[in-house]
Amino acid sequence: MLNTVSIIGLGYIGLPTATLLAIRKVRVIGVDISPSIVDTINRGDMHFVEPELDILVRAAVGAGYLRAAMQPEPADAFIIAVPTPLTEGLKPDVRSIETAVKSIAPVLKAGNLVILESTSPVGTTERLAHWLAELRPDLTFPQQAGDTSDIRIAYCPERVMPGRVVHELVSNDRVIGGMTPACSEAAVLLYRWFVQGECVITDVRVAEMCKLTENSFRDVNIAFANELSMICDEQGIDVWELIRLANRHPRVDILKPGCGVGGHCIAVDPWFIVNSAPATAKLIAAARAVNDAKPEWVLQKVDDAINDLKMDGMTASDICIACFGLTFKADIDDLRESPALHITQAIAERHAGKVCVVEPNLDRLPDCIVEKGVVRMDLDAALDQADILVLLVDHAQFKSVSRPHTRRRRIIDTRGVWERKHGQ
Ligand code: SAJ
Repeated sequence: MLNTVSIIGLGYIGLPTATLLAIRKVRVIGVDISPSIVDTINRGDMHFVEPELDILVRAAVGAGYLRAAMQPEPADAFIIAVPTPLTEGLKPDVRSIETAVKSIAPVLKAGNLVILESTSPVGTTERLAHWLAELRPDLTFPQQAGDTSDIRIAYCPERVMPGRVVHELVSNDRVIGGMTPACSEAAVLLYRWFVQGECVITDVRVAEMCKLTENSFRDVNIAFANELSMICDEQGIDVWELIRLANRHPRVDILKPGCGVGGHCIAVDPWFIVNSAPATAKLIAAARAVNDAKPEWVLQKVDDAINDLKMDGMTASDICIACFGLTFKADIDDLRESPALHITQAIAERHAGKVCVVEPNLDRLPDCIVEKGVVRMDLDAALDQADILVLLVDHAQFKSVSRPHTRRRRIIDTRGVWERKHGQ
């Protein structure tokens, strides 16, 4: 029976999952270590932007099915959705998982299901089971008791796209890696409350690796596109035209080059694989290196443009540079690991003249660039006044304007938004 579910971690994944269960009338206790997140949710508000979710959070809290707390309480199932960042040495940091596991151990009871959703290095779910077994010797766990254990444990990765979370949580297929067949079945029953996609059962280690594989696949493919963009630049080839044509082949589907890879997933998860197989994961490591080097390549292009304008008689302090977009990808307000922010900050540090930013998705610019003298500008003013236009993020607002004129100024369009039409 599933009456109450506790979600540990009310972030980008935990809160939508909690909300979708709660609007289907499952009692949900969301647990977070941040008092302000707990207060915000208990007011029926949310602490980040995600389309459609705000209305659902308000409804779930208002109806009394979703409640946030700082400490775990007894429940029928626990879902752990806490961050797993990288350490300075590019190793997975699973301390938040360990803390979450230790926090639920005292309230666990026979019949409970524990699901790990956080992106994790292979073997983490087995470690989770060992931590729990050590803390609760009065209960049996799958590693000792198999399908007859008191506690069921599974790894079920989230795979939703920020900006489309509500839709994708419901419609995406779900990979369910139970420690035993009974664990998988229990997890499928939970996800069936809101998942309309298929719930596909596998073992725990395949499920863990599957999540890392999906994001590494994307990273490798973006690296291919980024590498192509740099090769094409050297050879005077329009990379956008090239990709469009190559993609007309029925078995070719090249992704889009950009100013680098950001966010908390694609730029992080491949390292989990590299870390576990450093001698073998050569391609995955190379892709990380290509993508991580792209911002520096863009900065070199900006330097080249400055030098070009100086050759035309301008002095550095007269040159106004406008950066279009700061977020880690289009049409969101998320700055995590954003290459666009990194590039803007570096331009501000290096450039003697004015640096401005057009960013329609943020209420205010982050302090790290404001304190470097970066100012905000609206789109029309920046298009009109800047001498160097650096398009970093393909926001819808930027796509809605035609390619700015280039007389006496330079355009560095890292996303192909203002690309020249063929023959121009
Ligand atoms: N990017 C490119 N070119 C592209 C696609 C993306 O440069 O063609 C860049 C983006 O601008 C951004 C970065 O890559 O800086 C990552 O963006 P993204 O849209 O590829 O991915 P995320 O991080 O928003 O979400 C990914 C998704 N994973 C896959 O598509 C395999 C999502 O489904 C996962 O749930 C999410 O990671 C996660 O939480 O792991």
